[in-house]
Amino acid sequence: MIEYFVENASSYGGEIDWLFDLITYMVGFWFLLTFGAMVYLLLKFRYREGVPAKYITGERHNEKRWIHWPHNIIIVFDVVLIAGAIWVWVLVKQTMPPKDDAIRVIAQQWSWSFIHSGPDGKLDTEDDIKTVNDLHVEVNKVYHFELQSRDVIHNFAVPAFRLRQDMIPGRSIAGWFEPTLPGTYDIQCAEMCGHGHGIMSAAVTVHTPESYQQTMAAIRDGTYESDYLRRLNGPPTPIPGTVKASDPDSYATLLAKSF
Ligand SMILES: [Cu+2]
Repeated sequence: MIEYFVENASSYGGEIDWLFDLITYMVGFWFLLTFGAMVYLLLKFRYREGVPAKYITGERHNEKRWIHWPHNIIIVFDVVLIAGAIWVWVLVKQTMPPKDDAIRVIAQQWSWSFIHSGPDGKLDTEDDIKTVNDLHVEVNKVYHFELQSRDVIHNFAVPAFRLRQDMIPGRSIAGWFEPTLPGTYDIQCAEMCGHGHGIMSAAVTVHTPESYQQTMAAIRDGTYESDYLRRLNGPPTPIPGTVKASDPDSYATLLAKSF
């Protein structure tokens, strides 16, 4: 269901969507059943002139069945959900498939720095390529990432990859993803990290091999201008309160454009 709102662009997104669907259908089934039963009973036993109310203690065996049976069935549903959640957790968090390339993501109040490994596929070497608020990856390659924070807890969230991971100061957190669909997708900090948290956004572009090579070459020789750089080099963002929200260059309009 989530794919109707945010398309899936990673190899494990399908499994995560499946888990969310499973939870939605199971919880939805009980929601409709219990509310349906409640509305039915409310109508069936509504107040009627001359009919006295009945006091039911729920202590007799045939009355307790109404609690025991749904309870037992819900436990079975829970076991299915937990098994599904463990399976997806092992696939996404416990398993690291062999890497094709590596990136490092560094968060700070309130921007993102990305370090691409460069042609040698290794971080912390001469050919590393650094960008701000602008990540580039190649389709169908397994990326191992390192997440670091310079100040407070941030969260690296890429909804299209179904990826979300806290970044904790003093720690380097490892993980992986494999993009499967070329396009540009949102990155948004998903941990309340201060008053600039809401505008701590960035973009990840999933390239075909050719466009990846071209973009990386352009970044290396300084001719690449990202959407973030275009905004940075453009006219300064007006201070909120000095412009009307309806102005085309207003802060609200610029903010809306950045997402
Ligand atoms: Cu944040």
